[in-house]
Amino acid sequence: MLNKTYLSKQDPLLLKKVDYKSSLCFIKMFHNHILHEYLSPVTCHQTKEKKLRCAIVLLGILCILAAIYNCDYFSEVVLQCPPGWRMFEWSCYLISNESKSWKQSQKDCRNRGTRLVAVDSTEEQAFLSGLIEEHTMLWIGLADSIKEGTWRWVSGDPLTLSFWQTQQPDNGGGIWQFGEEDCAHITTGTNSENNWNDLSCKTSLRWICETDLATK
Ligand SMILES: [Ca+2]
Ligand SMILES: [Ca+2]
Ligand SMILES: [Ca+2]
Repeated sequence: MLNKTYLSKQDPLLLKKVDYKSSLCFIKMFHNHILHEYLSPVTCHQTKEKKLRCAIVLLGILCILAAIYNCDYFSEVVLQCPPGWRMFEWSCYLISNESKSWKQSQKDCRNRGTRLVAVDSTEEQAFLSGLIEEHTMLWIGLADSIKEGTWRWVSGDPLTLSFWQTQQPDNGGGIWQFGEEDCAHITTGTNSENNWNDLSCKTSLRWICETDLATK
């Protein structure tokens, strides 16, 4: 990944000049060396075999030019998050300010062209757990509403890595006031190793949307 700090400290025009200068120098060296070593005193007007060698060398030069052009293109690509979103590794995250049911939270993320967050690694779990210092319950994109006990991410992927609190998920623990508990939340500001719980999907909580880093 690009070192954005490094780029930001450099004059982009200066960088371009240096790049082009070194590229041209390299092309000249390549051109002089190859033509001198392999074609001299042959010219491109001679035998079939020598014409073929000539064509291969020219093709090589074209390939190098294409590679240099592409490198220059990619050096200008900057990955970034939408304004107001937090970046971690290859994703961007938005914590809602308001509270809604799990379904309404999912709808909000979809309306933004994103999804409720899926926790894919221990590192991502630790990052999310520290997003808010205080104990705050936030919906994540995990539910067992299709089949009780079978937890799936909103993408449809099965749950393979989990961070449930002790004795959770309990589907309400049989206490009727809690009802069926088919949606999962994370609790920030707590031990990131076990801070998920299942709750009734109708509960109003804040939520986290996730989207991939986008190119500028
Ligand atoms: Ca994720
Ligand atoms: Ca359940
Ligand atoms: Ca529970």
